[in-house]
Amino acid sequence: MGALPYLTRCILTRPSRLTAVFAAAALLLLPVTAAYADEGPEQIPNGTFETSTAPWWNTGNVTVELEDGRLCADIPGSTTNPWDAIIGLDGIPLVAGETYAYRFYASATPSRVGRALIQLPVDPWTTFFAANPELSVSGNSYEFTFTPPTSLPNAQIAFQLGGSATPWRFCLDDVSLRGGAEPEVYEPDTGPRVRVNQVAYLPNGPKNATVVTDATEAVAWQLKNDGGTVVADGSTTPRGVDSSSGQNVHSIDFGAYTTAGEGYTLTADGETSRPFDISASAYAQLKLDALKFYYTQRSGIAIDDALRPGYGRPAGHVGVAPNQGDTNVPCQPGVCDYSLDVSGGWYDAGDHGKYVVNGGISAWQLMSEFERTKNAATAKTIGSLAIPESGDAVPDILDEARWEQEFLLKMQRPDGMAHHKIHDAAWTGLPLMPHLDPQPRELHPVSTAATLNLAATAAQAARLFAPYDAAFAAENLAAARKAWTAAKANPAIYASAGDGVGGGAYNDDNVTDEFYWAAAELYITTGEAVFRDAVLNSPLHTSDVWRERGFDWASTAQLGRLDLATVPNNLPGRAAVRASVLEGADKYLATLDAHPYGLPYNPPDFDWGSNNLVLNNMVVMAAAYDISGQKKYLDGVLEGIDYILGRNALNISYVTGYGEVNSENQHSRWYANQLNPDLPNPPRGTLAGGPNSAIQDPIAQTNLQGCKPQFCYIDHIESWATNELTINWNAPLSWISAFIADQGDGSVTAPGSCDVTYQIHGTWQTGFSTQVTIKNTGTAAIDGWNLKWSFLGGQKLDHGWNADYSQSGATLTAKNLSHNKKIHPGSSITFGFNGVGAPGANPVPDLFLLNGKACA
Ligand code: 9MR
Repeated sequence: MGALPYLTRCILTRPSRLTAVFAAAALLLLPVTAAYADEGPEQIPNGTFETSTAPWWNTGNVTVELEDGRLCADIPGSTTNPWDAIIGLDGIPLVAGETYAYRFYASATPSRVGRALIQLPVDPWTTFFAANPELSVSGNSYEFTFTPPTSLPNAQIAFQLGGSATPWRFCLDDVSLRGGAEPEVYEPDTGPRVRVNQVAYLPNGPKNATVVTDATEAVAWQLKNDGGTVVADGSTTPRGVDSSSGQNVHSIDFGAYTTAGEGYTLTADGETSRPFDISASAYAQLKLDALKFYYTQRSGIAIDDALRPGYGRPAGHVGVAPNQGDTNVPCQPGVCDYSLDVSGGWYDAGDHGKYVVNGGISAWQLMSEFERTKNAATAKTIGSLAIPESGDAVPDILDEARWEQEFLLKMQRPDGMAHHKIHDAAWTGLPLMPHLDPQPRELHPVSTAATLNLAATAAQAARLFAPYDAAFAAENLAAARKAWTAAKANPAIYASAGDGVGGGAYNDDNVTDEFYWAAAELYITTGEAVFRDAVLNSPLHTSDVWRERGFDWASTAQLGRLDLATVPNNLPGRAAVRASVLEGADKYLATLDAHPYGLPYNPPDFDWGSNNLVLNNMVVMAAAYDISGQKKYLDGVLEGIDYILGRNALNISYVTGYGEVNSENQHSRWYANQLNPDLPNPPRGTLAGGPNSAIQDPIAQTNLQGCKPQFCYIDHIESWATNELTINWNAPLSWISAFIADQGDGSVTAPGSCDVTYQIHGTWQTGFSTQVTIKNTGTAAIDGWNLKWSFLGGQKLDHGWNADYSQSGATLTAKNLSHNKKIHPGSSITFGFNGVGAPGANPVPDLFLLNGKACA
């Protein structure tokens, strides 16, 4: 943008030259058959609209769609000015003095005069070329030439189509602008060849880096503190050519250095890395920011600028014009004859769609992050997310998950089946604030996958919300049961791959994994035989579900397996379930160890949203650490995050606001700063989807052809295939950053010297009686103790004996009385309580923390 003031001045002071430019523009109604080869290179990235209209954009009042390989648009009536309805394309470079041939095909029904412009993309919108083509119903090809008087790196092609009293239809095809310089070959700026985690390593955690070099023998490295003093040195390990980047690389292990500090750098082969910290507290903020992301994704509520400075906005899709929903949304034509109130929930991603399958895994993972705080030895409370509900009696992370869960419940029909998704009738362009989306909203057909997502998350919500809101818990459990029954009766209703206009398809024609996941959640919550049998009889229960490509919205068996392993339950053979998580983690660890960038994911081609798959493989390693306490799994997670935060071929942190160079132009209709400087970038703590070998969008296709997997990424707002933000991708980021924040300096936490026996002696209609024994298995006396554990669901303490009790949510703390304060080595003390029962299972907890340390 630095050149623009000069440009503006230059144009405004030379009006006569501009007039000459217009005069040179000639309208030729010719068939476009000339040989273009000598006219110079094509500057329009997608002028043929074969499979997509991106990266073209439109004003929110225009509905754009693909029709027979053309871009067609419904232009509304009752507008005043030509610029009240626009279809445009940004970022076209123009070179001063070059002659360009500008061509397009267009039609209008009924016929109209349009306005074709090539101009400055911002105020004062200085025009470089203008024409008023007469558009006919049968369509014409237009051809012009013009010579820009000055260079512009980012001209805008615009079709201004407003000013008509009545609606009409515009179609566009074969847009071509030939001339000027060859478009620059995109070369990512990858900075220094020494690649590190640009945020922080934990003092006692692993510390690894990667150097891109031609050297085949080891080279020396030095670690310097922020004063430039060498504090450690060594030599690299040559790793050969890495297939994920095509680079010859060495790795550096500087884990022996453990002193905390800021501004370290690593030097090797004549290059110095970007700076980083060694810190035990660096992840505390990311743990919150990655979750705070969800509030600003909320639909159906105004975002309070006081809570998110710079991000306040009116409520989206609450039925206030120009929005058309989501309080009374009809189905797509022919799908159903009713309307539903499906307001609320989170917007899925950079679009305004809301999809049950993707909402399901996202809500699950936030609830799982909370549930971990009940069951994992190292887990700490999550803390305040600065949301409207902060300060109520419910943990903020559950309040945030509830915002989505309530939406998921609204998507259920009275017969139990859930609609797959609700979104705009047609794709909209960028930027477009949620409250300004004028598109009709439509419910899409029900699906078995959506219904099972609802069954799973509602069953999970039932146990987690029970201590705070018994009615909401009961509502969820009823919905989960109903969804399960409906899915059993309709086991093969699949969302169509072709249903991708105006929103993502999220098609999935294998739901055995969703059945397994839902059965697992229902079993954990209820303990009922029917769900236990569904788990045990699923072919997925004993199969290797740990695929290298990770778990995601379409591959959900892993969710069921993880919860069966980490949430207390009485499943027969549970030890094998827990062991299987370690087996999965071992696989990811082996991949990571073999990878010179420390990636626990390395298929020959990287998937859409690869960063979330990397993070979900780390979730499996983290769960293995929670289960086993084995250091190798903790180290695997700590090394895995390095890739996300900068130790990668592009030398970029994929999290907004973290790391010296980070992704900040994620595809979004409202964090569209790259398109409109008045809009913000995505909030701090937003994950970019990351490298995607299939590069489906035109920006990626223009810039990244032939890319090696790690290079298939561009931080451009229109690269929806490599650079979107989504609710399901930030979920593993938040889960993992919480896990890492919880690890202190990265040392393994030693278990306590204690053994707890927890016996439920009797259970009756409304309660249960429990006896607890703590044995001191150490060599020193325990002098004063508190024992902490969590109930699975809504169980409550009624009264106890031989200890001083308190309860917060599902978590109970028993403290010694004066007479049983001391537990001598080898001896035990016993206390007990009567609890008030709650519907569902009441298993023995997996975790007892004695004075903060886990007992056997
Ligand atoms: O994340 C989804 C990815 O797994 C699929 O391969 C892709 C194509 O179907 O769609 C992705 O999801 C997008 C969805 O369809 C629409 N909202 C934005 C999502 C992220 O790009």
